[in-house]
Amino acid sequence: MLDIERIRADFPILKRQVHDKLLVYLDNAATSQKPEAVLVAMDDYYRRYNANIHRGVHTLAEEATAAYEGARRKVGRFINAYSSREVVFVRNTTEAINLLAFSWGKANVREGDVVVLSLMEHHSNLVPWQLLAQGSGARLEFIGLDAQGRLRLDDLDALLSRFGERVKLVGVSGMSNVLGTINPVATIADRVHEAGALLLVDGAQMVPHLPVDVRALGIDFLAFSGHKMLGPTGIGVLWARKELLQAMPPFMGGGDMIKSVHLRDSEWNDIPHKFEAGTPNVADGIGLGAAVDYLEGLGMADVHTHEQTMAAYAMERLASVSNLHIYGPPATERGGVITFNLMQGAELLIHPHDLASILDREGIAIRAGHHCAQPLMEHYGVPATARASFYVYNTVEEVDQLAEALLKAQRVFGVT
Ligand code: C6P
Repeated sequence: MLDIERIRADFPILKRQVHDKLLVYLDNAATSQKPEAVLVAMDDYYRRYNANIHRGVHTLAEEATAAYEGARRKVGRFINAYSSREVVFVRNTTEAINLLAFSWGKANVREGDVVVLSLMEHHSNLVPWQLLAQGSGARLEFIGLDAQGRLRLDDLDALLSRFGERVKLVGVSGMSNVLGTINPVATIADRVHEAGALLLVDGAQMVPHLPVDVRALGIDFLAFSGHKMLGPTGIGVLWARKELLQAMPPFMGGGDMIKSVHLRDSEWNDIPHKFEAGTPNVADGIGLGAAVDYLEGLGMADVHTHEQTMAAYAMERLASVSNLHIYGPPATERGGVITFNLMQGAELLIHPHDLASILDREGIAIRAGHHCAQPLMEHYGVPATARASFYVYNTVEEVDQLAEALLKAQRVFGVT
């Protein structure tokens, strides 16, 4: 079990006041807060051994290279990669999926081929494939949702049997940033592989919140962001099996990604460096390594249990707020994400943006909007939703505060 009070003491920002109230931070699916250990690791790099990496032979360069490559090894271990050489550092999930679509996609997806995605995808796992489809003449198909906001695996089966070997890739979110739904990745992987296709998992919400073992889950490509898992912004990961990465052409050219360069051609460096052109984000890579250490110290199984407890408590507690509609599956099938609207029939009683503004006056940070999942909003027939999302430092008392603030908002708008 997580010791929440001890954890909270590690996060300096949780001591700040917003509108004269102690901050209640419930926007963790957008980005997480950072523990002291991560801040110190990055500060230490800049103060003590700031240098460019892989190039210099001086002490600082060697120390910086060791710390950055050490972070890569930590990340590899965290997801049980076969080798840390399979961990490609990028800026974020978005860049990871773009790298995949532009490199692997351009080399492997032809006119008439099919990429299968789902209705719950974030724009990051839709738009890069739209760009690929527009350029290649490939076709995009989609797995729909059941009434509880789960993927309809029958749709996947139907698409795999209809298009057969033309399906080159299935790309699904490990956990929805809107519905909180935890998708059955291992089951999906089996079906995808049986059909001869590859599986991309958008792990932006999964890797920070669930134990992830890429081998056990049968994932081929995994994308995630450091900033959602207690690490800094500007660093993320594309993981893929070694042989897949080795066969992929580079995405960007420049320094560090080459073995030798001639005026008219060049020889590529080994993975992962082939995909990391130019001076990398050294400080943030080191920060991500410290975040992984912190999460491992807590234990990912306990992190997940805490968030399921929070989700279950929030679903029960918010049921006392009249006209509050929660999207997505039961608490047992979701992570710590609760997306809701105050509605009467199909009509919004309070726009989620207004709701978020009122909650902000109470010191409570939630997100309102389409959450970069506009097709999902269309599916539910709403322009936007409100979302509270939890992490390791959130308490059930904060959920109580959220419920009280929602009741207050109803009184302000006269919709009780
Ligand atoms: N979702 C949210 O508030 P980046 O921006 O590249 O770090 O992550 C993109 C992304 C991809 N997939 C999923 C499932 C995500 O949730 C996100 C980021 C944030 O829901 C910002 S829109």
